[in-house]
Parts: sequence; structure tokens; C-alpha cells
Amino acid sequence: MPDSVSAPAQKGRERAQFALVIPTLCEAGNILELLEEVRNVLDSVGVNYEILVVDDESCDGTGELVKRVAENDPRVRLLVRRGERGLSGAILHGWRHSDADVLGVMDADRQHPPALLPQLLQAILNDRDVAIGSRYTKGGETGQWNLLRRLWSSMAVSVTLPLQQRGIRAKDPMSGYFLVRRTCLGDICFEQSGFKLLLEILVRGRISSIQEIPFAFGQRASGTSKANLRVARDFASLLLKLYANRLQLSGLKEQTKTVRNLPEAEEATSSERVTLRR
Ligand SMILES: Nc1nc2c(ncn2[C@@H]2O[C@H](COP(=O)(O)OP(=O)(O)OP(=O)(O)O)[C@@H](O)[C@H]2O)c(=O)[nH]1
Ligand SMILES: [Mg+2]
Repeated sequence: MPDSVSAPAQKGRERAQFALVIPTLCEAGNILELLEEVRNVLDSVGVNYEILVVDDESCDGTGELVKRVAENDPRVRLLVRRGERGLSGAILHGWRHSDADVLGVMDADRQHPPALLPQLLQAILNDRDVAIGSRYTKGGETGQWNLLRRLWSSMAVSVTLPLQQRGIRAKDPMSGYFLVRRTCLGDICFEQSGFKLLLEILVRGRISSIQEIPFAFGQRASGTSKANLRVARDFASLLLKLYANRLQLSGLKEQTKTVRNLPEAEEATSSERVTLRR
């Protein structure tokens, strides 16, 4: 189900400028160290932030671990979704529970280095709409992927290029590590089930500038990957939807152009006007 990202009114809480969502599905072996590292980095930047861990009822105790941290630090919040799955939906759920202007996401499995956060925030301060932790821009690395995964990933990136806005195409539109201004999301209804929210934002969001900051994609520290065949199927379905929208839009533009360019439109009889409208 698509859903939009409007900010709630926050009661009794100082407004955060930056909300970082960490989606979790069975990340008990990773989450405590990650939270510690992220808080240290963000404390050193001096930004007013909150971290929202969005957990889909992990059965390895992830939620309980985060709850304990949250009890001692109000900047850490645990949001548990019941009976739901889906990475994009989890991220959107977190963003909807914050009223911060700058929204971000990073994986819980330690593949995204928290040390990159100050540079990502700086890019937004420098007026970029989206700041992307990028494996494909100069200096970035995909890490220890096998040949098949490398091929699959670069093919997937190529397929997205025609969808992205000319002049601001991202080299790593499938990164799971990025920041975006809330205003760029408007009232767009994003897909809940997908794994590739950044791509959807780049294609459908109100984006006029991006910056990619290189990083080396790390190894998952603990636990297992959730990227499976369902994720591949959801990605294919997202691509189909985005291409279908694109075709519809260019069809509409063509129609508008044709109507605007008709020299005899002024003199058209009422019956011709009816035909044009159809
Ligand atoms: N809440 C929630 N989190 C999810 C879901 N699926 C994945 N995640 C989290 O999203 C992040 C990315 O998932 P990963 O399994 O690491 O996927 P990946 O990084 O693309 O794949 P690997 O490189 O194989 O690790 C992790 O923090 C997961 O715990 C989900 O359905 N719900
Ligand atoms: Mg991962």
C-alpha cells in the first residue's frame, strides 16, 4: 500500500532537526554497538537529533535491547510495527513519527559507517536535497561481493538511469544510506513493501540537487541478510510501476504539446474541440 510522509505534531519533546531511522529485523548482534557509535558521532556534530529504531517484531530480542537504551536516552526511540514487513514501509513509518526537517536512514548491520554521517549532514547544510552514502561514486567500494552480486547490482543501477532526472542522476540510487529533506517528499504516496526507497524518492520526489559521498560498504557484522528473492521481486515490481508512470507522464506531455501547437485551435468548431479533448 502506498503511503505519504507527513510529520506529526510532537508533544512535550524538543524538536529534533535530524531524524535517523534504523530499520531492524533480527539485529540483536549489531544494534547496541551501532547505537553507541551513531550517538558518539552525532554528539560530536552538535546537531539536535533523534534515532528511531523501527523493529518489525524481531524474535531475537532486538526490541528489548533498544528499549533499554531508549529508557536512558530520550533521543533514542523504539517503534515496533506489529504484523508488518517491508523495509521501505519501516523507514516511512519512522519518518512519519518524527517532525524533523532532515530525515535519514542507515542499515543496522554495520555495513554503513556512522563516521560518514557528518559529511552527509554537511551536504544537506550545503543546500543539497539528498545526500547519499555511495558505493559507486569515485572512492566508494562495494566490498567483498562475489561476481554475480556485482553484475546484478550494476545491471540494476543501469536499468534505473532512464528513470532518474537528467542532470542529477545518482550513481548509487539503490543505497540504503541516505539523508533527504522532508520537503522533497511532499505528499507523495510511496510503496510500502519495497527495499529501494531511495530510488523511488529520486524518481518521484521533488529533488533538484543531490550529492554522493563515497564509502566502503562493509561486511555484515552479525546475523543474516534479509535481501532475498522477495526483495528482487519487489524491486522488479517497483521498476515496472516507475516505468509505467513515466510512460503515462510522457504521453500526457505529448498530448498537451499537440494541443498547444495546433495553429487552428482558436478557430476550431465546437465539434473539433470535443475531439481534441478526447
Ligand atoms: N523493520 C524492518 N527492517 C528490515 C526489514 N527487512 C530488512 N530490514 C533491515 O534493513 C536493513 C537492511 O537489510 P539487509 O538484510 O542488511 O539487506 P542488504 O544490506 O541489502 O543486504 P546484505 O548486503 O546481504 O546485508 C537491516 O538493518 C535489516 O535489519 C523489514 O521487513 N522490516
Ligand atoms: Mg545489509
